Amino acid sequence: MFKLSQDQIKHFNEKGYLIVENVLSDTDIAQIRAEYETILDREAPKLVAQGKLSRTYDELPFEERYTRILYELEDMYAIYQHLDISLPLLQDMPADASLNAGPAVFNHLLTNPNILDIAESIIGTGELYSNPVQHTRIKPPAAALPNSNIDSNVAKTGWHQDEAVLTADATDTNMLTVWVAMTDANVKNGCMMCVEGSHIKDVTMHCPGSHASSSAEIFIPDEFIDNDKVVPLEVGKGGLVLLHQRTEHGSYSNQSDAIRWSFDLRYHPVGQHTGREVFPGFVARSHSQPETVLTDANAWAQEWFETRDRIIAGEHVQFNERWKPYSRHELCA
Ligand SMILES: O=C(O)CCC(=O)C(=O)O
Repeated sequence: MFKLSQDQIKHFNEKGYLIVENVLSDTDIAQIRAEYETILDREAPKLVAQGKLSRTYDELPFEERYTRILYELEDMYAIYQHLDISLPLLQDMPADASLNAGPAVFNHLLTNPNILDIAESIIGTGELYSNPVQHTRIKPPAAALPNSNIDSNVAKTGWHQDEAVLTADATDTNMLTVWVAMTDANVKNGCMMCVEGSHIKDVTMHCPGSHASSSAEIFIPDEFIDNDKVVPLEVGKGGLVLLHQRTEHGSYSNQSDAIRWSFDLRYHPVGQHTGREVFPGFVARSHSQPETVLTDANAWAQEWFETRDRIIAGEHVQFNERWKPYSRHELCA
């Protein structure tokens, strides 16, 4: 059992964040990385055949290969959508919408026993639901990005609280964000930062983002951020950053010459509203009803693809629109 100490739990409760080093094993990281290499092996030739990419760059290691591919593509989603662990937040779901719902992310990440132990320590229950608000962020050097009109999946993340990303009916959900470092994360390569102690506030006003591909790209105006309390959330490869759902956070931009790779996952007690009901979550741990725990990676993938097909077939979906009325607010311009 990967147990947090009372001091670590106290730190999280008082400051709204906690850094936990050395949670993923080398095997976990290697398996996830191998899954991502396979995706580039599968998708790069298709992009070349479609005339979107000049060549597959298959002689390069994953990190450089992804950067070169991204730099060349007119639409980053042509590759990114295959790497994210969520479908895009679009009512108008493209017919070829995709995600990575592969076994390595299910077995080594979402259901990783060390991660679940830590989530159990903070949330205070062994009845844990894996919330479907989850993303892959592989951020190349900012200098290697083709333009600045690009979102937080590959570039700097604006200030926000994770609760504000959920639909308003999840206000009572006790959600923990678990941010997993696949590479070392530091100020130079664009680690996260947060406003210490901001979790005790209510949900702050957020501005709706302008990026068409994601209705989750909301941000808190800089004027509301207490810069004196900003702390960088540096962590080593395989470590975690835990965030309270109301902790204001964002990221630096990647000024290094290598990628910064992370996943962000979320857990809350079973039975609470996910705030993104249209996407599939699952019971990740249950001491009281172990038979309800999802252990089959294929079944998980199947749920995502069935969801995609229902949306494509016209099912009405409700994503978070609660900040739209602020689009004309003077601080959102
Ligand atoms: O990785 C990042 O840059 C941002 C992640 C984030 O904002 C989150 O997990 O809520």
